[in-house]
Amino acid sequence: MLTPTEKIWHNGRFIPWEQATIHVLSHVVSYGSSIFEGIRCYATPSGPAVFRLREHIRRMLDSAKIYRMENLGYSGDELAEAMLELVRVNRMDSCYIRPIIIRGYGEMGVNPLKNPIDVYIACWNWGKYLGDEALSEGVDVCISSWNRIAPNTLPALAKAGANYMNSQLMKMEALANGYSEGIALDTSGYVSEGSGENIFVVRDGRIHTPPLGNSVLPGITRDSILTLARELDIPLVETIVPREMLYIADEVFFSGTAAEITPIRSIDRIPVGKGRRGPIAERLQKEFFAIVNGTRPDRFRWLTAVPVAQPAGVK
Ligand code: PPE
Repeated sequence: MLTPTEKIWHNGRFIPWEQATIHVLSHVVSYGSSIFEGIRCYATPSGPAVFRLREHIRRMLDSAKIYRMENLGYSGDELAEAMLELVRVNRMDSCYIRPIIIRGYGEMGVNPLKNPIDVYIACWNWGKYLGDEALSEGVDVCISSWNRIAPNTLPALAKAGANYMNSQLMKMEALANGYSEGIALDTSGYVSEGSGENIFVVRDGRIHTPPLGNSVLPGITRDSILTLARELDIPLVETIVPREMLYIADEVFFSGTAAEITPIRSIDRIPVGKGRRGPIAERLQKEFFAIVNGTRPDRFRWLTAVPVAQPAGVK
């Protein structure tokens, strides 16, 4: 269960966690008009640090632009500042940060343009997304009977709340059948992504991952894996992945802010490779966690330190 933290940021002010509520007739409730982000803040020897803050904010502003939310009222820098400040006021060492932008209360009807836009940022402690042993043991997943959102229906590059109705169908079906996650194919039948993760498939030492055109979210962790693989001299291609490639792969793993790098040990009850975490996933995990935990230099400048004290000049 969610353990509350003290404060939530709302339109420029910190409010008590319990007061971050909305009216049931807010536009978002009937029409799904929300966009959001998920960002992790890690504990490092020099204090809490947020992973790829700028990139997450950029994606959030991109999502807002796609949905014609032009008047947020806050710049990317102001939102970044608010997130760092939120972690600080809640005295978190590590946490998950969830900015949410919604179309609020005012008019009813599909047209959202007259409704106010509300910006919230919350944070809380979020443990291992797919279970405590997922990172070391791997997870058992299935191919979903649901396809990922089709091109030119809901934009997959936007991280919009509405996309997660599709994710929920995938997730509930997977759980009902005893799996911990589902992998969706796109509407052409090619591998797309998990309900909340991008996917990577290894065969003969080479990593394959679906390109952005296969209805995937442009994951920040995905992008980090592209960078790490290049750096570690592991061949990686962004290419269309047929379903059956999953069954004959040496390794398959998920990436995501919440899921981090999670190995997959079986798909539709067929063991992946040796049926446990493979060497490439393990190597990427080691590298990834060394950077985010601050035990290896932050050579890609992925971390933003959370200031320990209120900086001078901030109200
Ligand atoms: N695909 C989807 C559909 C997705 O939701 C996520 C993140 C990713 C890929 C990976 O993106 P990134 O986090 O930038 O590497 N899913 C977020 C929400 C999970 C949730 O259950 O809520 C997350 O991991 O924070």
